[in-house]
Amino acid sequence: MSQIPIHTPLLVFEPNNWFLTGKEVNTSLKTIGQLKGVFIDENSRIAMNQDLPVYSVQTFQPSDDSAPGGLSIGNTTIYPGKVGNEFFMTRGHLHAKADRTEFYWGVNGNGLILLMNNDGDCRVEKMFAGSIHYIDRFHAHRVVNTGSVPLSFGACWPSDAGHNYEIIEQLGFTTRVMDSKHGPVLI
Ligand code: PAN
Ligand code: ZN
Repeated sequence: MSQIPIHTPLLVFEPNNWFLTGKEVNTSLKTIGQLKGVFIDENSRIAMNQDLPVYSVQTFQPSDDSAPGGLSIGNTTIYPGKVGNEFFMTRGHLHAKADRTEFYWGVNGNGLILLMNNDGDCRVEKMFAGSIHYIDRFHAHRVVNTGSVPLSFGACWPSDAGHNYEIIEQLGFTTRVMDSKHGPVLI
């Protein structure tokens, strides 16, 4: 009989609910009450149930390895919904080390990823189960759920990238995704 042990994997991506499970997975939730200033219609946001979940994020960083060369992996689920006419979305960020890249891949649902460069130009790509998105250096990134079911996507990024949210709080994204009688529109 073989002496070589066979280990269970560190993580499992549950195919039924698109959740990462594993010992050191960190899970956090963003609610309406935590997203002040993110949506254009702040009065509508204030009038909503502040505990309503907008998105959950799961991350795994092997052995707290934030030295260059380490990778982190995550899964984000954005619930369907709107603030006023604006679809639920992530806060969006630039990496603190802005030259760090990232891959996102769609797992469930339908939406859009916004990729904004230093000049404020936004590239918008469709996200769906199976779509793969490369987030290039110096590009802020945000995902919008334009559908009626949860939008889940995976992400893999260098562990030393860090997250800069302040720049988005100050400058915002130049493109927003609103609902209209003709469906989602970019403004
Ligand atoms: C992702 C994001 C995640 C949540 O893991 O952090 O989707 O979006 P916000 O961080 O913008 O709220 C990632 O891009 N990591 O680098
Ligand atoms: Zn990122």
